[in-house]
Amino acid sequence: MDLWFTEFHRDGAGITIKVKKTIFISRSKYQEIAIVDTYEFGKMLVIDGLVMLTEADEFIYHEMMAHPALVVHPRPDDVLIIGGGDGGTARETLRHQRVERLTMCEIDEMVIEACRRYFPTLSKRVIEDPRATILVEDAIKYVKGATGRFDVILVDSSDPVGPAKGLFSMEFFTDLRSALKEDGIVALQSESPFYHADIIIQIKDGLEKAGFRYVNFYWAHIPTYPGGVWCWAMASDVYHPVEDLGEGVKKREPHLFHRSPLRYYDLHVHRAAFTLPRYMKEFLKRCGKGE
Ligand code: SPD
Repeated sequence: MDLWFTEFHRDGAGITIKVKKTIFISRSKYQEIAIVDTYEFGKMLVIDGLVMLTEADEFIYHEMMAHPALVVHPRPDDVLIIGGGDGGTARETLRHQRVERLTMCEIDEMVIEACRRYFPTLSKRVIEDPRATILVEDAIKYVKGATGRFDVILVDSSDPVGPAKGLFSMEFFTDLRSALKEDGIVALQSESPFYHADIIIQIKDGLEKAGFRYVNFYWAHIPTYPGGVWCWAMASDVYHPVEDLGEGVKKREPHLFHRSPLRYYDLHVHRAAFTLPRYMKEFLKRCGKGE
C-alpha cells in the first residue's frame, strides 16, 4: 500500500510526499511531533502536520537562517538561537570561529531529544561544541531577562501556530531589540511570500514599531516549504544587510569561503537574496516604511 503525507497550505493546495515509513510519532506538552522516512527527501520532521525540515533540503534553510546575519555583524561573539531545537541553525552558527558563546533556547525538549536521535547530522555539533549551551525554556520569558546581551539573535521558529505564535508579535520584537547589544542584528524566519504575505507584513510592521532602523527581507528556494520559496527578515539599528556587507568576513572566517563546506550560501547569494520579486516589493510597500 502506498502511504502519502500531505501538508495543506490552503484548503485547495498543498504538498504531497510519498512516505516509506513512520519512524517516530508523539505528542509533547506543546505539539504533535512526527519523523517519517520519505522516498524523495530522506527523513522529514513534521510538527502539527507541517514540514519543519527534510534531510535533502535542510541545508538551504539553515545556511540562510544563520549566515546572513553572522556575516554582516563584524563581531558576532554572543549569539542566541530561539527555537531551532533540531540543531541545524546551531550547526551553521558554530561554523563561525568568531562566535564565542551560543545559547539555544528551545521550549520543547521532545524536539531536541527526537532530533538528537534521528537527525545526528544536525544535532551533533551543538551537543559536542563547548561554546554551546542548550536551554529548555520559553524564549518569550527568556528574552525579557536578557537585556543588552547578544550580538546576533536568530529566530528559528516553527510556523505561527501553537507555541510559536507569540514569536511573531510586536511585544516579542520589542524584547528582542532590548536583548541585543546596541549594534545587534536579529534574523527571523518569515514564512512564504506567496502564501503568507499577511504574516510578512505583520513581521515588518512589528519590527518597525519595535524601533529597528533597518528592516529588510531576503529569500531562498526550499522545495518542501509552501510555495517552494521562503523568507527571512533581518533587522538592526546599525547594519544594513547589503550596504554594510564587507568582504572582511573572508579574512575572519576563511574556511567558509575557500573550499567552503557550505552548499548554498556565499556572498553573491547573500546580495541576490535581498533582491525581492516585484509582487513582494508591492505588498511590502503597502505597509510601514516601504521595502
Ligand atoms: N513551514 C515551515 C516553517 C519552518 C520553520 N522552521 C523550521 C525549523 C528548522 N530548524
